[in-house]
Amino acid sequence: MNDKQKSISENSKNEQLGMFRKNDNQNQALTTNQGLKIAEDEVSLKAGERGPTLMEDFHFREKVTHFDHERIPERVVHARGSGAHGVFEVYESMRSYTKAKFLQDPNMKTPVFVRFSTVIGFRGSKDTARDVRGFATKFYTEEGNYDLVANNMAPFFIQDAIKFPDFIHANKPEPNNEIPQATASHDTFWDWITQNQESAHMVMWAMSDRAIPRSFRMMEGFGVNTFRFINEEGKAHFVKFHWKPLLGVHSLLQAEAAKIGGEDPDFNRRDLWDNIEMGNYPEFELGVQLLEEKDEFSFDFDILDPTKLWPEEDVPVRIIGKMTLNRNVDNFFAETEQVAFHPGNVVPGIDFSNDPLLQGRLFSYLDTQLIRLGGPNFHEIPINRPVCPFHNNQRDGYGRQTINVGNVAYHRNAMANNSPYPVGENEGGYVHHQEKVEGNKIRARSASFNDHFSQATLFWNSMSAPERQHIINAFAFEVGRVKDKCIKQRVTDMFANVDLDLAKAIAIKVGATPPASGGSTVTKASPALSQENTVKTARTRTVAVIIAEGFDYDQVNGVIKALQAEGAQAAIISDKIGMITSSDASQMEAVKSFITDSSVVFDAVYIDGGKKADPYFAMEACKFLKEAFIHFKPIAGTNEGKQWIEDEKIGNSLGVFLGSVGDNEFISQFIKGIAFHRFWDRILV
Ligand code: HDE
Repeated sequence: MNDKQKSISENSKNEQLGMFRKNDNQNQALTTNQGLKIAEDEVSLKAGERGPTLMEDFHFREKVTHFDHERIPERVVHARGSGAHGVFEVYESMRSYTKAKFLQDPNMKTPVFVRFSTVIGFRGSKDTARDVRGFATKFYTEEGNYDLVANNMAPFFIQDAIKFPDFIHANKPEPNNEIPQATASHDTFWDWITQNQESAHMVMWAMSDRAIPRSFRMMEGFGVNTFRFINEEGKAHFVKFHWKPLLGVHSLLQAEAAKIGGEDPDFNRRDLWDNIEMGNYPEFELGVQLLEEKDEFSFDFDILDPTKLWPEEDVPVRIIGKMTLNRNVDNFFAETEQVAFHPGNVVPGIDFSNDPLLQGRLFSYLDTQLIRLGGPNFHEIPINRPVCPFHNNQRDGYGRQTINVGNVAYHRNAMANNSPYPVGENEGGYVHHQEKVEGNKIRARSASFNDHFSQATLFWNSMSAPERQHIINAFAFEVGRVKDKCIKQRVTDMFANVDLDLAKAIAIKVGATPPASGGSTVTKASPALSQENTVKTARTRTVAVIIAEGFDYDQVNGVIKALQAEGAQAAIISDKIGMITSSDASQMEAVKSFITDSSVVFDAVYIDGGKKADPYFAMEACKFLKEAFIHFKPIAGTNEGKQWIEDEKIGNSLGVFLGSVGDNEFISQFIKGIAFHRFWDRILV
């Protein structure tokens, strides 16, 4: 690759989007879409001041007609999402495994666009729903767009794409009354689950902390399906893709997620946006699990079964590159809403496997864009355009932008020297891997897909005690809201195949009969699955700093500076928004109040208090800190704040840090506590 080619890749997408970006309203006269200057925009043309509006009012008609047609169908799944631009760099050449050009040269920067999403909720639903998260990445490579359309969970619910509409119908709001929104806590979902026991493994993930991420920046991504890498020599390896967040994998508590859903339904979206604006660019490393083709049958599960993961301890994840998200969108609709992903968007060096879920997906994504984006020309929408040139004989259709010139629109032709012409593999032509396949035409599934429970147990075995308790709490909530007692019993009986104690705990919580027998013989665990073993850091964590009139300026300022030095973010809270005056007449601005925000949207709380705090302030501050306390978060106090913490009799608890004036040691202990995140061993009083 020469330098010119490199620079094309580096900035090409931004430049291309720049050509379409329109911000020329400043100091401009208002016009119609035809460019006609408009003299009046607030009063329609009428026959007399109190008379009817006239058909002749073309400006009124154009304005309202455009408005009437502003909406496009939301995605049938993954309707609610948030997008960001960024860049991908490979750490080392992957030449021996794949010929994909964007995976060869560590000096090359490939532009990317990522869209994170929830799956089941409608476009306006809350971010913190218990749900799978989508994690779709479009790499704008010089060989065409490559889409890695991933989720934040490693397995999937079903083994064959033909079941997807049934599964989604059961999970979406029930069709008679469109209730409930963005949740699996209803009869049809659990009815379907118990009739489709291949879902057991994924249900365990969906009931785990992974389903309520603290941040999109703190989620893993999994390609789920098995793909192939193909190198220059045509040699294939099976590959599973992973994204690993540099901030580690972290979650909310169920109670927090429920409360945040009401207080700030845009919690994850806002967190992503704000952090990119602040320059805290989210970073994810790309990992691959690689398997030689000869090892296809070396496992006690089928490597083509999408309800299974490849345990990282058996097939290590090799970290091969890093993605940095460094720019927010300019326009949500134009970019995040109109971006169209498709697992079939591949480049030479990346190929498919016979995973039956993947094969179905290869049909569905292109198909869905045709209705959602209104025809076959959605590749011309700026966010979807490849950065490399594209040439073919496709023509016309709704919304066609390109003006193809000339009279030849067919292959083969002599009139245009047979252009555009197919090129061979050596010139970058995509040639499908020549896998030998044979078989009878048959609607059947391989017996190697039949074990539905071993990996569900593997997941359960890998969880820490708090993580297990959270899974039980999740079942208690989700199945507890099911009305039909038979369904509750069937859920209990189904999960007895995963673990008997789990099933008994579910039964007690949801009013079913605990199963007497069942359980699993699987003892294996995969430590990589537990979030307890993830990266822990105070970086980008949010800390509520509570002050009242008469607070200790030097003390509070010292804590804030120390937090900032570790990359944590402090937000000052009081009983009102505005300037708060300290005991030495200095001032700090409270940007939030007890009314606008509660402790659930913060990772930690520090209370200094204030000499002039009245009993009402003390009561609100204690409510705030007690909520953080029962959510196992780090808490720190000085001055009156320290006194209030002691009055609440939690001063000696784990993860509670009390400081005296001039004592800096407690600040560093508090910051270590923030990096630790949750003190699960805290005794709740
Ligand atoms: Fe999707 N999926 N999916 N899916 N999926 C869609 O495509 C589908 C599956 C995933 O931010 C749709 O453009 C089928 C697995 C993400 O725009 C649709 C099957 C994984 C997104 C579709 C699956 C995903 C989608 C809806 C089973 C993880 C959001 C809108 C066979 C690897 C992309 C659209 C975005 C979106 C079909 C299963 C991830 C209908 C048929 C497994 C992240 O085409």
